[in-house]
Amino acid sequence: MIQIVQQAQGFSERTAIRSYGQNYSYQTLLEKSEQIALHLLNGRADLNEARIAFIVNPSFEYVAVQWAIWRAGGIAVPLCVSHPYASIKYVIEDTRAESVIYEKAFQDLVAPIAVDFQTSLIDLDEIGITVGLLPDVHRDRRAMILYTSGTTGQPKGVVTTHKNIETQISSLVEAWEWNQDDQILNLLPLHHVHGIINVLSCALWSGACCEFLPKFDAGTVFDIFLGGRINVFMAVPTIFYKLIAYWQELPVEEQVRITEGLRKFRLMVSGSAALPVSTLEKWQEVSGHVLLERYGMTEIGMAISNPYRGVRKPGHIGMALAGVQVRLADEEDKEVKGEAGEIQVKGDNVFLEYWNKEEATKSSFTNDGWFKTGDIAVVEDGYYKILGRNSVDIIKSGGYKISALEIEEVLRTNEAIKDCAVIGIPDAEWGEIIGAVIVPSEGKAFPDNLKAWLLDRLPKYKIPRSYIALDELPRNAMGKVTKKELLPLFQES
Ligand code: MCA
Ligand code: AMP
Repeated sequence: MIQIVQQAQGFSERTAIRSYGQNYSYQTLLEKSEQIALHLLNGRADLNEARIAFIVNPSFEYVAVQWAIWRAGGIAVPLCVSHPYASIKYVIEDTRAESVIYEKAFQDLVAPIAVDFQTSLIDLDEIGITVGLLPDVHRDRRAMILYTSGTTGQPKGVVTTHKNIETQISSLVEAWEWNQDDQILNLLPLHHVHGIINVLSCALWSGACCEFLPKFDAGTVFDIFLGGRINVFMAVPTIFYKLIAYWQELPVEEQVRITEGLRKFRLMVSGSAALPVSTLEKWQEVSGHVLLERYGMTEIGMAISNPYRGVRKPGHIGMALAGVQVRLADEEDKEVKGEAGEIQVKGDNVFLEYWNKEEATKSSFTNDGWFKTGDIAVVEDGYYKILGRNSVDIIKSGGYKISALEIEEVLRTNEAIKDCAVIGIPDAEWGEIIGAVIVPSEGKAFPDNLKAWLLDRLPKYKIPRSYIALDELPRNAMGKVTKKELLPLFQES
């Protein structure tokens, strides 16, 4: 049986989820997920890795659907609740999903799927009681597909097995000493590893409680913290930046009240992007905690972490987690010691494949089976420190990984745009913000309403925030755009 489900049986009456002000026990989660699983099976013995996509806000229902797909032997494909139809359509097409389970709020958004594909739509509210048996799902089977941007234009589906997921969860539970008295606030999107594995699944694996806040809002977060229930918090650096900015505007008595409340927390973690030392230091002033910074990736879960007990080194991501092999390698994939190299990772935490992309899967591993992360690091006093990435085309903004090439491809379909180049501009709040250099088509002005046009084609967090118009793009002798020359243009403007 799927291990996280099996363990839940031992926590039966404990609260698993708190959402929209209501508590749900592990027993209720087991019952609801069984009911949905039997509905999906509809008399079949096993879904046999059929892809089931779902679009449900962070809530008890989201978890029940996720577990139901696993328990019925399917592959869970969570859809982002803020994506436009174009992005959702891409995932449905790529996975060839058998069905999409939707929450009522998304009924209009998903309606065209039934016309465009052979995919059935399942209204979550319409799922009734069915009787039957659930299959025994082996841990080597595929469990989940999460979409991640890379150095190719379109996002790739990262396939993890139950064994991968179990390894990713259990190594964090051990390293960060999760226990059943923990209560974590989850305000992260549930189509990425950070929200799904590090926060939700680690809590449920441990018999702890995961409380959802579907939309980030600094004031609401502090109100919840002052409620006194929550003792573990994990977020991306942008969220810590926003919380600090909010706290700094409060009257001193309020600041003190919050700081006293936060001191009682057991653990606070930052990840998904580099944590600026200034943010770490300011958060220490706000909360009394030295943030534990860790490093991970959709393809590997978490690989490197500062210690739970021991020195957390600002500006560093820590050491390899137990059970995860990490090395630094040069451009020929030879291990290097004492100098900078690419982080490469091996272990049961590492994903199985990119969905339907054999070549891309092959080229992301070395000949001897190490996964190539593309992140460049160095080891200082036993602690890894990230120096950068080996591609200028990957942008990290608000903790989201964004492909410059994907945005460029979309921009080039606008008839008023002849050419373009997209880059990341360093930014204290967002890590990077997206900048686009546009070369307007012959005789055309800079396109009107570009932002609105893009919003129909790309998720909000992939929309460039800063624009510059040029007559032509700077190129090297090979004709390749020299993106490094573009950054100063944004900084000057
Ligand atoms: C939104 N805005 C932005 C950006 N996003 N501006 C610049 N850059 C951006 N990236 C603007 C909006 O246009 C809007 O401005 C205003 O900010 C608020 O927008 P909204 O969408 O409401 O933003 P938010 O709710 O405040 O979102 C910020 C956020 C969110 C909460 C930090 O980005 C977020 O949830 N990030 C986490 C992503 C994540 O979980 N990544 C993990 C993947 P205006 O009002 O002017 O229109 S990485 C991972 O999983 C690996 C394994 C790992 O290591 O963890
Ligand atoms: P994703 O593909 O969305 O899972 O993002 C993974 C990428 O996030 C990694 O390859 C890193 O570039 C970045 N990342 C994650 N954690 C950290 C961190 N603590 N410091 C710097 N970069 C990070």
